[in-house]
Amino acid sequence: DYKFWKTQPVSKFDEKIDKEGPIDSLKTPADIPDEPSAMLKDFEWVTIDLEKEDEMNQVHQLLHDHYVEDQDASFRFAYTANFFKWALQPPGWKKEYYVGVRVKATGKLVAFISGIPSLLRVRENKVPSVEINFLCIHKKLRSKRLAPVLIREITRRVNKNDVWQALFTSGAVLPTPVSTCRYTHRPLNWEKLYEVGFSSLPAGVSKSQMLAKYVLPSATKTPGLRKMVPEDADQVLDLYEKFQKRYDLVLEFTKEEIIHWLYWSDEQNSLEDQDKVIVTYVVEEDGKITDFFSFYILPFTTLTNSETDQLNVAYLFYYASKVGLGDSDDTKLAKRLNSLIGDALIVAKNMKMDVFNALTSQDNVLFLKDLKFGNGDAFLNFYLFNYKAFPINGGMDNETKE
Ligand code: YNC
Ligand code: MG
Repeated sequence: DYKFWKTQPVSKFDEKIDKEGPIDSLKTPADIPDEPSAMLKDFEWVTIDLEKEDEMNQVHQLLHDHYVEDQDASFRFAYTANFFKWALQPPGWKKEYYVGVRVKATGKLVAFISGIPSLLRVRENKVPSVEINFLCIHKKLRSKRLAPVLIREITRRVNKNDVWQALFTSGAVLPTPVSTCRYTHRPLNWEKLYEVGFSSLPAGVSKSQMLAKYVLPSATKTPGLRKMVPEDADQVLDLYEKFQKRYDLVLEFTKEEIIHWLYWSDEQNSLEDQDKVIVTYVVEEDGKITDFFSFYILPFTTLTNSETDQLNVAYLFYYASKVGLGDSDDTKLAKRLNSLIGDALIVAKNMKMDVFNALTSQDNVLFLKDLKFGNGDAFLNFYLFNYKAFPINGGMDNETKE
């Protein structure tokens, strides 16, 4: 019955929203306690220093062993240290937003929660916020009401910086999602997905028919498609901002942030394909960038199959096309995105990715079905903390059908 969430500034499930905006009365950092609340006996609060390799490794280890699994506990996200550096240290990151809990006697890290600063736009309003992610509690410490204590502590630290709103996502259903999306999957290497039990063989269909269904050309088809370089940042940001006007819940980026989120660093771009974290391609026509797409790479560990222990998974991230600007025509945009994201599939396949995941968010429903994405079992809920907002369509009413 949401004993904790009932006490928090979030909208109730049945709440009628008349006006968008903050829920709590205005406060100042001086109203907020200077110290954390008491930790369980034998445990202590710590701030994790991600610049220290051993501390980064401890977070990595905790999440590797105890973070999100699928329903049958047969797959778990296989985060890498590089992925964390990208996800947790964007421009403006704050060291006090990496909160840990250690066993006093041994120093073992048993819980973690993190935040990164971000500027959110909810419809016409810009909202300085944090994005909360990687809440994780060691399996042996579950169901002891530690999660609310962690959430209150990160809230305290964020409020001390005069920030009062947050965005987070979760598979868990809590009061109250502002938007809900479904995960969809596009097999790239169907045979491997079948071997590890991620994909099944539908009745009356042969393996070779499945392989034929998912076959892709080996070369991309959009003229002018090439990898993004940092020099593209101004044009990419401009296109991103204009294209994001299509949506009601978006992150506003600076030039440094767009470079971070879409290109990151020369170093990661020179890694082997399977060790890369973020991949972005642009389309250049006469020196002008007309489109881009990006995906991030986050492998899955298979927990049941001993032979194949890793699936290479690409996740559709941001994209934009000048075809979608202004009073655009959805039929034209659908056509363009079909070939653009179709090329993303080819790039990912050539990088030895096994499956390409996408949510039903953004304009994805315009191409998911044609590009043979199939519905997954999982949903992702988007939540705003201390901000009431009208619901935002997550693409579930016209989602892709298998
Ligand atoms: C969750 N995912 O409902 P009630 S997503 C938020 N997000 O409270 P206990 C969650 N709340 O119902 P356990 C949640 N999961 O009584 C559970 N809860 O009101 C709520 N899993 O606490 C739950 N990572 O400690 C209940 O539960 C209360 O021991 C129960 O711990 C939960 O990162 C968890 O899925 C999730 O490690 C830590 O199961 C644990 O079960 C675990 O008894 C595997 O907690 C990994 C996993 C979650 C991924 C994520 C986003 C987190 C957002 C947190 C909310 C942030 C609010 C904004 C703060 C900043 C504000 C400003 C300004
Ligand atoms: Mg607990």
